[in-house]
Amino acid sequence: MRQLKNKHFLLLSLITLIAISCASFGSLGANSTDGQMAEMESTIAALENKLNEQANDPSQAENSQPAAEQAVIPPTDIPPTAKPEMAAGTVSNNAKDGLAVVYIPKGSFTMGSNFDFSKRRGFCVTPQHKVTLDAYWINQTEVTIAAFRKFVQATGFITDAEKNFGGWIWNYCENDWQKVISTDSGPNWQKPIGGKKKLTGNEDHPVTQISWNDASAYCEWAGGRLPTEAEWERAARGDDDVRMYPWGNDDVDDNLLNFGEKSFKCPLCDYRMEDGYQYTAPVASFPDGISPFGLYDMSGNVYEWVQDSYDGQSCYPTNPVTNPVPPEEGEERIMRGGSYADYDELYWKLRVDNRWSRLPGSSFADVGIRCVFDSQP
Ligand SMILES: [Ca+2]
Ligand SMILES: [Ca+2]
Repeated sequence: MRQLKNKHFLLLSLITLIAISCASFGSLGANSTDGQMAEMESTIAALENKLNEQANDPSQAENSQPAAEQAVIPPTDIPPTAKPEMAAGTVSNNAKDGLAVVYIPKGSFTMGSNFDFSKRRGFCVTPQHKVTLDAYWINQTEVTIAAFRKFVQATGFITDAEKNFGGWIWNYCENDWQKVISTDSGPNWQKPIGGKKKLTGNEDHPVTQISWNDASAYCEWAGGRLPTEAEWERAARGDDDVRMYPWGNDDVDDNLLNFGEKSFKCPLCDYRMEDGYQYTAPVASFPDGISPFGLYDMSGNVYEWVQDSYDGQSCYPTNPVTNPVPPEEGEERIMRGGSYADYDELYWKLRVDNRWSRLPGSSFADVGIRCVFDSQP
């Protein structure tokens, strides 16, 4: 701005001087001398040179521009904005089967127990060890009968129980599981405890009478796979502590899960508690019992198959592991979380760190499916 004012001042001076010169020249007339004329011409020429110098000076020209008209040069040293990490527990929907899935980011948790509560039954759950897993998505609920029906309608799939004309149901007289084979009344996914008629109205209950083979086929159709044992346990336990149950360390209670209590009507059931369901409950019926990542029924309702086989004796490694590869050599496949048939002295089967297994072709009235996805389905 200062240079601009100087320029205007010089221009004004030149004009004024020319005017005075002209007036003086007129008044002097024939009396003016050649020397006076030459002096004035010299002064005018000097002013003109000064104006020309300023006009040809690029720094003067640039500085004289108004600030608002100056070019804005974009900064080049700012890194591109990083994509924000998706929050743990984010819920999405799998269009293939209509079931909700939950995001679990890459992270570490403590797997297993330091107390060998399950070894007396042939399962080693020790020692506690650190496991790091890549990110994955997992069904928020057990797979429902409605979702499994979509799979059957789309593929014509026939389950092992249907091929074998039956599966295992709870025998109240024997207080134990019993295999029932019958061409007309054998149990299968449409009539989980057998009988001649298919059940109706239970579309939001977890599908059961599902073998490991059936569960694997379903998850593949849905765009995923069965969870590894580590993925299942992390989804149930969370990353912050080594809790025994999805809700924490409080004992099982009838507002937290569907398990074996008064409704199950067994001789050893706790008749002081009543969750309201003799067999399966609609999925997500117990919001007070959700896991830290927001998953329903990780304890109770029905067992859930995982990928891993079990050889009947192996314990966990003592060192930290990353993305453990499920063993294949065991005869049976592991299932997790316990079911509506676990009562009183079997409460430990409802723990998130418990392991249990069955033959991969077997079908039970209290075993179902939960799938995992390596990317958002
Ligand atoms: Ca129950
Ligand atoms: Ca369950």
